[in-house]
Amino acid sequence: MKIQIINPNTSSAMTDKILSSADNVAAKNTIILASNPAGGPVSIEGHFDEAISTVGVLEEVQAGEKAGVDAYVIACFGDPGLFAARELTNAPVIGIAEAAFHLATLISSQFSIVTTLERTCFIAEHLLVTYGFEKQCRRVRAAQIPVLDLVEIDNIAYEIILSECRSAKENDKIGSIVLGCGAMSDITDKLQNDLQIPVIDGVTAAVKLAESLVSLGLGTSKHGEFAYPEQKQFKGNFTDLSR
Ligand code: 5HY
Repeated sequence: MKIQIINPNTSSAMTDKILSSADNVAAKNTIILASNPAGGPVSIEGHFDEAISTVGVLEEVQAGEKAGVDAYVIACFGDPGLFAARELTNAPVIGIAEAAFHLATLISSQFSIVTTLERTCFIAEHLLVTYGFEKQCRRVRAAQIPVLDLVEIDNIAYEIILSECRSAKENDKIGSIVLGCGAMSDITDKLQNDLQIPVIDGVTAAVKLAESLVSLGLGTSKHGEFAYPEQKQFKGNFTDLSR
């Protein structure tokens, strides 16, 4: 099967890292394709960045539809464009935040999130409510590290994240920790080993959920909310989106 991972930001080094983490967990018969929009913010750290990145995510899904993709992963922790992307395809589309929340609650009753900047905590909190996980998430914590500083995680950044995770383990009454950035995918195993508590990365979680859904013959329902968009004309820069 073909799974396309869309990194909604335009940092190709981050896309490469996400691809490598996905390849590490993918089944033998899974082909992982990774892409990012050509235009938009280099990192997504707020609502404005998210709004701009969403169009690029949808364009990547449209291209994937022509390429016969079986499932999509949106690899940014705010899951930008997730519901709109689901309208465009009957393949499964999975956001890394929702994937991580689901897995966390299968192996523990309560979790905390450790993410990047304080301002992105609000986005995670909105998602917890939208997806119905607010009762299981004890706390959303910020390591106060910008996304692009995580493309290559040095010892200092690692220690800051580890220390925030340790505080979560000791103080939050949790059973697992969710990492709140696609760029943290390569430190998951090390954190889990250092902390001795399950640590969940959304990229790998989403890939395994996508594989499960495709294997079971399950795709995005076209009955109800995620029905294909109404046919209509789009004007100006968006003429190509006319259906
Ligand atoms: C992410 N931003 O996973 C989020 C992380 C965050 O560009 N990729 C980004 O800070 O919300």
